[in-house]
Amino acid sequence: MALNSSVSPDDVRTMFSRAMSDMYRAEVPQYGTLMELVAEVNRATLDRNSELQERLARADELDRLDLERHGAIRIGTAAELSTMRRLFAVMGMVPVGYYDLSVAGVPVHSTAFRPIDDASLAINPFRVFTSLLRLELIEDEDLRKEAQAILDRRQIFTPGALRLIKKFEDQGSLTPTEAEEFVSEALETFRWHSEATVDADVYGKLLAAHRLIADVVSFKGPHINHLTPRTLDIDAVQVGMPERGITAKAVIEGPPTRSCPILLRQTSFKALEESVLFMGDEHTRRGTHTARFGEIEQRGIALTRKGRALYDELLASVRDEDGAGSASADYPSRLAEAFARFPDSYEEIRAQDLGYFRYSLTGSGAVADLTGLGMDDLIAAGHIEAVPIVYEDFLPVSAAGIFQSNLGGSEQKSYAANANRDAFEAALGASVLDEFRLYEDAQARSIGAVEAALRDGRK
Ligand code: OOG
Ligand code: NI
Repeated sequence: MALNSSVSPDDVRTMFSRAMSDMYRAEVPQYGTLMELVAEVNRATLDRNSELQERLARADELDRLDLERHGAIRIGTAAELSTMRRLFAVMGMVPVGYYDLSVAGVPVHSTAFRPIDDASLAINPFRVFTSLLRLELIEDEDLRKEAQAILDRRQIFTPGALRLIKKFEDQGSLTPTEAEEFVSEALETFRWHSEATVDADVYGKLLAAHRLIADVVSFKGPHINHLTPRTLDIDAVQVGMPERGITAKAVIEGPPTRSCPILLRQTSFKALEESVLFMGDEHTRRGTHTARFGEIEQRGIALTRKGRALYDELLASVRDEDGAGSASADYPSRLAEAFARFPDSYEEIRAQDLGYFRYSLTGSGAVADLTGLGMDDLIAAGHIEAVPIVYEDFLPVSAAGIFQSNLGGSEQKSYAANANRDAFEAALGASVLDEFRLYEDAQARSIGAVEAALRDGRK
């Protein structure tokens, strides 16, 4: 290998997501069990559904399936968030979307770092849901100042990681040796530390303000709190979890079971109670903390703004009925009933402009004389195919449900709705990309390529 050769950000991302998965498997054994269950369910689903197998292969999604996972972290300060943005850039991941979770009683706002190019997504779509703590939502002024001071004292990145981020920014890439070093240095930031940086008393006060505040402020860094594999049949995984001794969340977040999956469905297993050592003397040092959990997701077609508005409306109609959110016993049946209004065939989703598709010429399209036919005719005649574009992002209501199920169940705080995207972007040091634009562009690029190929064919 030449000394000055460089590693692409896509490869650094794959190296990193593998290293992260190995680390989490060693730290949280149930994650390993879940990975095995998901691999089995995916294999069985593909075996009995050859149409799905073909569709995923055509959409370039089959190869990435085993690699596919997302993680989540919670960050304490603006400076940490902006350095995190630079760290993810080394792996070709940029901030997409703004999620305000304060409405759901969680004092954070968030974005997702992920790749955005078609080719990079096909290689490995690894994403990290990244939340920034909103200390301004702590009411007690003394506690707020104390939390801020604790956070200001910590450095969550290793000197090696900082040096290599700078090097990447200066050189535009990393050499193979640098990339390996970067991955192991960057991983340190996401590692779990059982030794808290505060004493039991301060931890108790933070916990009383909000369990999430204690999680962010009391430790050396933003430990990865879950890593989520993608399954092709989340209902089967939900049934399989208890059979393997894993306690699953009661209901699956997101849309109901459908033949054409839309957006994202997610379920999780409860956070582990882990031993921690607080600062202070021997008598008060021992304690526990719950933060890390497991989650599984099933991804479906990305919806247009129109499709998303319908999704939000139908979901809200079910959740608002009794204010019980997804907790009430008949929730799954009410959800299914409400979503009967959402078309469940790709033809209909396309016809009503509810979802995004990637268009390409089929073999017959490349040879036939297609002069004078419109897009819909060409699709109907089998010359062009429209493959659903997979949703690569997250859902705020689902994310809130996942947060809540891991906050000890009964915890319900309410904060006034106060989305503050400007403050988030100022902390991040960049704007977040609009996810709808990304899907629109991907669809438009595919249409452009088909039109160009047809023009060439006609010459
Ligand atoms: C993040 C929860 C949200 C998802 O998949 O929606 C999330 C967290 O608990 O930090 O990961
Ligand atoms: Ni998640």
